[in-house]
Amino acid sequence: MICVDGAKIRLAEEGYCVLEGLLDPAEADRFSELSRPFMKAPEPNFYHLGGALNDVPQLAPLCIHPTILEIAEHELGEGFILANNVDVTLTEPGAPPQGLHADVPLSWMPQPWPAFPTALQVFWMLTDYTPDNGATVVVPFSHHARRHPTRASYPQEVPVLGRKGSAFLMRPGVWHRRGENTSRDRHRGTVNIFYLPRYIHRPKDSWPLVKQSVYEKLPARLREMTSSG
Ligand SMILES: O=C(O)CCC(=O)C(=O)O
Repeated sequence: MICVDGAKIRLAEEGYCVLEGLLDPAEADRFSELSRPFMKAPEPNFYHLGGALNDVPQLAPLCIHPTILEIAEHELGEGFILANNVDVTLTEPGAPPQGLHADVPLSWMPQPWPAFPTALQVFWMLTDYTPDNGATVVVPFSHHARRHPTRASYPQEVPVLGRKGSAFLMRPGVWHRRGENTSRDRHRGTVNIFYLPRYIHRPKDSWPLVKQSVYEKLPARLREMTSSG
């Protein structure tokens, strides 16, 4: 188990880290059950719910988990925002892999990209992440290249493994992809929370806003960092 200071060092050096045991596995199961009825399949065997706070406001505590907020402030500075208003994904057996990529806002920028962190990705594991259930595949240290990947895969790429209830954190410049689910009967569930620093503009058409009626009932700390409309 790595500590918060260890997580900060790994993010800077390797570009990602896993913090175990942040969420009770029973809560992880509850979040899966609450989200499932609202999820749609944009691709075969892959289910998604965007702007999930609207349908599952019970996810709010994940957005303001103290450990994550401490690391986000270290990475992004004060006043960072919650950009995506929470994505929930479910990767079922047979789900195809994604292409290797880096994330916004870097992928919106000319290269070479800045060396300092311009976003924080957090993937809460609602199930175990295993080598065959669609766990994210990363190329460790690739954020130091400060550019897009030039190949479809790299020999040093590895799946990010962890137990249900862990949180996987990643800098946006790390080359990564959703893995292929080659298992017979195991899905992978994720709550993805994406933070941006206050100086990066959040395009209005990129992620759903939180409905005013939901926004009013969110915890005060979350209202400070999210966008409603
Ligand atoms: O779900 C994952 O493991 C990664 C998702 C991702 O990188 C994306 O949707 O762009």
